[in-house]
Amino acid sequence: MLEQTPGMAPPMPTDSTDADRPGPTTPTISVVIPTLNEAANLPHVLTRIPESVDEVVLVDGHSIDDTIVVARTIRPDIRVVLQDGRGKGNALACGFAAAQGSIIVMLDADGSTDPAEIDAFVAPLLAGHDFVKGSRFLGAGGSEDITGVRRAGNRALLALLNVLYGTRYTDLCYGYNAFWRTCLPHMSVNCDGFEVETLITARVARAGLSVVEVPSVEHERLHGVSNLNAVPDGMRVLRTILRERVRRVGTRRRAANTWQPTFRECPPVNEGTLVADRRASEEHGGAFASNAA
Ligand SMILES: Nc1nc2c(ncn2[C@@H]2O[C@H](COP(=O)(O)OP(=O)(O)OP(=O)(O)O)[C@@H](O)[C@H]2O)c(=O)[nH]1
Ligand SMILES: [Mg+2]
Repeated sequence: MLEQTPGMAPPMPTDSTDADRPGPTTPTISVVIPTLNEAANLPHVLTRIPESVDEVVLVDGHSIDDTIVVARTIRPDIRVVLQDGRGKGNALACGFAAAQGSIIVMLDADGSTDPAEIDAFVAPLLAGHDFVKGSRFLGAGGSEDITGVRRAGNRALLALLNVLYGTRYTDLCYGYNAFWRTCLPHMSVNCDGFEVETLITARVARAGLSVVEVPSVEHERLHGVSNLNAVPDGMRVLRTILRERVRRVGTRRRAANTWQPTFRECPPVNEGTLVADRRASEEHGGAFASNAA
């Protein structure tokens, strides 16, 4: 683990920490998983979630495959949320708003982030840190997925962020993080796309939260194709780094009042809804295709 130097901005008021947290022995853990056509990968991902997790929130981006049916078949207690906008950033915002745990873990549905690492992400939170950031370039971490171009881009953008924010992070564009829900007003996720991890990293740094990195191994996407476009998404990351550095950091109370994303939740599963899901899937070429925006 590597303790990070907080960002240069003065720390936010600390009323977001201890008072809102349950005792160290009773945290509830929510996992938020954004999905866009990940039916083939979910059997691997959902069955690797450890028993310590209390709630799984799947945020679907109007998949046209059987993502929702597969998820509910494997894990009938899963909460299915339909994002109200577009992109991974919007999906995470909806998922964070829906999650009820005192600890929230975000990971991907393509098999690249291993849910078996969740307990290693949660441990530093229980030890007193606010935010735990997965890193592929720390200690035993690694990546089987990242290309040379993306590695170079990630390194350059990371270097810029570290200089501008006074941090010493070792990774930037990685989708595996865990945090106390009290971090949410500081994060105020309000972006659409793949710049979301950068937005979160920049905001928790500027808020002066206690951020720690843990090594994580990124695996290859199991099935399907990536939704990421290196150059345009890299530009969004760059703009986010620059914009967030000059953004005025408000109070937690003001942030909490302005960050109130909406989300739509599918009713809990029962035999009827599973049958209806399957029928919708057959009729529309994919589960909930009729919900597409
Ligand atoms: N709900 C929702 N999920 C999305 C959207 N775009 C991507 N995702 C999910 O976000 C996660 C990461 O997306 P990927 O396409 O794997 O992108 P990436 O991991 O950044 O890029 P790769 O390293 O190439 O895999 C996956 O679980 C996707 O299904 C979206 O618009 N809406
Ligand atoms: Mg991926």
